[in-house]
Amino acid sequence: MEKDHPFIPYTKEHYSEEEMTQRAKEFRDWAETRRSVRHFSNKHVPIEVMEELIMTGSSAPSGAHKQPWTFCLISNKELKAKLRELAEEEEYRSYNGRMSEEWIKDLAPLGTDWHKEFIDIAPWIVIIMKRAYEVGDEGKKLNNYYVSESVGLAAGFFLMAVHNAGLVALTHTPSPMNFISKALNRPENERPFLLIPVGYPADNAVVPDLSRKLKDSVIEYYL
Ligand code: IYR
Repeated sequence: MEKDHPFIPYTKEHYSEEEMTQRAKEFRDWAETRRSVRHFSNKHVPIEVMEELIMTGSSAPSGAHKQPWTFCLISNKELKAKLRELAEEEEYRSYNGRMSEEWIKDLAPLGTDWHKEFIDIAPWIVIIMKRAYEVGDEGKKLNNYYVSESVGLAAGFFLMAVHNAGLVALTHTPSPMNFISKALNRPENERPFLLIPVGYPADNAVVPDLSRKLKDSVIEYYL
């Protein structure tokens, strides 16, 4: 083994099959209580909490361990207002012509529209940027790998961390998203991936009465 790539031992707890089943079920039950929420409270959430949630996101696996993501952590009121305005401009155009009829129909049960007041209201906006490549010495482009897969995983880990902290989030995808790069002054190697408001749900928050796919629609068995 090469000296500059050391390996260290790794072990995990060992559970009986019964205990493992129980743990898997309990985790699933807890995970199933996560919902995307569109109605936020403006209640304060400490920055230390947000940093921990983000670092959990950043613990996700990534192509060649390049961790090709940047999490922009935003609480600045003027910037939030600007992002809302720009997102609503794009969303207005999407909902009024850019999206297909089928798409609009698919979204109907979610009750979404072009208004994005949650960007103002939520105490934190996290914008996950994917890093298409890195810039090395003398501007040399260095590769990242499986960037979308990696950043998607980081986003998933982040959302679970949010859920675990008793907070809620919304994976918002204003489209097109280039306005974000400009508003946040991000470098050319970064592309906006998701805009995620995080906070407490509003007292009167509601979520659509959705059900999730059952096992038979999700799993194809090859035993
Ligand atoms: N980007 C729009 C529309 C939208 C699209 C999908 I797919 C959703 O699951 C929800 C919304 C918006 O954020 O409103």
